[in-house]
Amino acid sequence: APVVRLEDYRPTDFLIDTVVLDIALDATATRVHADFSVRRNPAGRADAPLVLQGDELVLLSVTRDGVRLTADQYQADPQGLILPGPLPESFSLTIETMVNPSANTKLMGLYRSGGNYCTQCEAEGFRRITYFLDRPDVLSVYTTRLEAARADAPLLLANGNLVERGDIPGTGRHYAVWHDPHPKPAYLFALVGGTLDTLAEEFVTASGRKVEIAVHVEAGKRERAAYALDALRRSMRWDETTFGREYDLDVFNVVAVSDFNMGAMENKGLNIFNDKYVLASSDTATDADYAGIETVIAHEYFHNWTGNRITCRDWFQLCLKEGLTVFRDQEFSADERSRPVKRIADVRTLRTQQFAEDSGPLSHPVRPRTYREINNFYTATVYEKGAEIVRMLRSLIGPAAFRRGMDLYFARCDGTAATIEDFLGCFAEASGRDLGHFAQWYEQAGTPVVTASGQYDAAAGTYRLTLSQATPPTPGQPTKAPMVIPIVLGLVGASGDALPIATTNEATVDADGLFVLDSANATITFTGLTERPVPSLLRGFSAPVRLESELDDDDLVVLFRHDSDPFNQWQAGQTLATRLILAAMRGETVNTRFGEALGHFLDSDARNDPAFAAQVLALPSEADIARDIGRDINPTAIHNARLAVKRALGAELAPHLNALHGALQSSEAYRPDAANTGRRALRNAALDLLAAGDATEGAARATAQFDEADNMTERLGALAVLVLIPGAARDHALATFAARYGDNPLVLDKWFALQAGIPEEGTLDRITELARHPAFSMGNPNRIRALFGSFAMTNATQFNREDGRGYDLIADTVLALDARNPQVAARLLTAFRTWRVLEPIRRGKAEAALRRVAATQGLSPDVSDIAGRSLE
Ligand code: HT7
Ligand code: ZN
Repeated sequence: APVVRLEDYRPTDFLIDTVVLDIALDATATRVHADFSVRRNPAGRADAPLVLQGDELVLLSVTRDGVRLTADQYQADPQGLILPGPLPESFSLTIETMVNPSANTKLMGLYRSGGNYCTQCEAEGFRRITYFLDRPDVLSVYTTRLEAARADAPLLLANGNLVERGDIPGTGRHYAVWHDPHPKPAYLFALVGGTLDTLAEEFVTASGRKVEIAVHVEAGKRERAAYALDALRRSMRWDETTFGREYDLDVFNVVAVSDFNMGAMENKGLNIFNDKYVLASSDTATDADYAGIETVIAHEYFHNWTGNRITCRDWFQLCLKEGLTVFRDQEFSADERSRPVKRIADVRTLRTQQFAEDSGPLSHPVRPRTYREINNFYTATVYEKGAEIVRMLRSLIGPAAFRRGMDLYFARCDGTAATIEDFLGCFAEASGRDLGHFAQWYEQAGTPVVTASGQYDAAAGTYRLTLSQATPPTPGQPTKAPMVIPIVLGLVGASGDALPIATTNEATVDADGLFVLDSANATITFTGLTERPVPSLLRGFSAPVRLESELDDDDLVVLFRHDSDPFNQWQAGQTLATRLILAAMRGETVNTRFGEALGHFLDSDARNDPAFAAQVLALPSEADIARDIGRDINPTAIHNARLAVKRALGAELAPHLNALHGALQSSEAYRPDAANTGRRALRNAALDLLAAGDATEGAARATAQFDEADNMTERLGALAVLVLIPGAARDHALATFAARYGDNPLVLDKWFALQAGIPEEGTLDRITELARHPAFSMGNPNRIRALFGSFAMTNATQFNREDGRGYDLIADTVLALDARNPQVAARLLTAFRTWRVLEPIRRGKAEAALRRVAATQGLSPDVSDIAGRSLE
């Protein structure tokens, strides 16, 4: 595939103002009749031909201004249609195409899922339905008429409002006409046809507009749609109160399908979801699933303003909608649940996904400058780091100016296809600040490392804090400039008091403790101190950087026990635990006093905020430790050291953990609210740690919890502990679980995932066996992610086996999947993204597997792009 460059952007030569579609749904031969009103774009080239994109299309006819064109009047193949001209300033164009939804295994364009019809058009799927100017800066008003056999598809949905429906007498067929008055790019087009159960209610917007909000699920699953509908209602209200954004159509439809490449899609007025992010009941979904549903429902809904009303000029601006919308969904969940716990969870994701991506060959700027395959840029960098940039912007200019900037953005850019410059311009204007330097965050890849060192002068009562920053080189960016890094800080006394902040230059640290590091080095001199302070830096994780500070273990214990910033309190615990694990890797035993501090914490604060305590109890992951070490990684050595520390802590804290595990049991009916979710999270975390300390006692408690649980969170929490303890109890629990949920693929995914994550030699054979299980299918992305994705992304010791068989398994799976579903295959291949930091033997094996993939003939652009960049 050719390289697409941001610098080559130019407007289209034509615009398409209206699109009228008449689509006769058929499982293997769907006819698409498309009427376009086309005009020359004043910003385009005069006399240019009309070049439309297609993808695997069968063309039936082309008609211009009512006259059917003969084959010599256009050039067409499955991938494009050109009208050479001369062409008038404006004209009507009618194109008839034929598509086969049943043969569409890529799940892009129009396809079948669970016997229903659905579409996925982002990023370039509309061109698989009809020839079009398939790019986000071409905005059109769509009218869609759908027709189908009533028995085949009783429900017919498209974007916008329903304007007409009826039977076609004597045919057994019916139709529905939908009109969307809001101009939109083709990637937001959607239709659904099929047999679906509906759960609906009325939502009245702040200004009194009545909206029907509905969730449609596969037949028989309606009662599992209630939480999604509730989350939708709460999201709509939150966007009104927090950002003044109201919904703008008469209906808002959400449809859940079981075959879906990603999480969900924000099509205008007709969101289509992976059913994993819709279906939930206490018996089938964990608290984490409920939280995921809430977040994804909110995310797609929030796109209505950040993505749909204001869309992207080109795909390089993807973070304009994705980073901003992730920020908005994070804020929503923080408001609905616990803000600190949400922040910790988000930072965990950022570090495991984005920091890993940014430290390897797939590193790219939040706004990339080139791509070969845009589907490969729906990344943690664009999404999560993109959200961090918006968060930093708010910290820098303050919440009031931030809100003014958002208001200005909505007012000024509504109805347009915008750029990052348009977005930042609104905040510069609203705050009166120059954001030119800050904009570097969109351009420069890599994770900045901030180094802090301090000097206390008791006689002078001063503390000199020196901060410096450096960003390691990334592909195509060998040298880096200093960034604008907001560092929120505080000073803590030995007994835990917050010390007053006064500096020699009062402007440097503001009342909220914000210091802006915008050069390579800076020094802050704090004055008026009567004791040596412990600096608490990067509070709330105020910037997506790696912080290296020279705090000793005692300082960290002070922060762990007393920091008023919950994020840094948690971080201090993580750092202490990391030190224990690193010492274990060196064969040393050290006493960081972490066990003692944790015991104290479990007896005091933990019960006040169980959700937070659960985060504290979860040791740094193997990936966290690997990131800390940075090179010559031996995942088995990390696993063993971490396990040794976990065992020791589990044994040391056994009395506390046993007491907690018992006390946190509840006989009340299941509710997925924040308080009960926190309680169950802590109970599961306590069980996990105590089972590490005492496998016999742990297995007994886990078995009892597994048998007694009346909800999936505790059942799965117990099973997750049991799968780590080989023996009859594990085999029995796995069999019981499979028997109970044999007819529920989404629940069986949890069973696949847990087994794929077992850090044992035998897991490879177990996976081969599970791939033959009747519930497994290479045609369903959720199954692939559950079995192979979990193995590659979470089972560090077995994926990175020294014999290379883990790499081969994933390489073989990628190759087997590529022709069927390149998008999912390419994503699976990103499991190799940190291969260069492995120790030499594993590095060699990983490279060989990657080279084998890269050398395969006939690769999709998706897989070839990831393989190629991974090896660069
Ligand atoms: N905007 C969507 C991203 C997306 C997608 C979704 C489903 C299948 C394929 C897709 N390609 C891109 C989802 C979102 O970020 O909200
Ligand atoms: Zn999104």
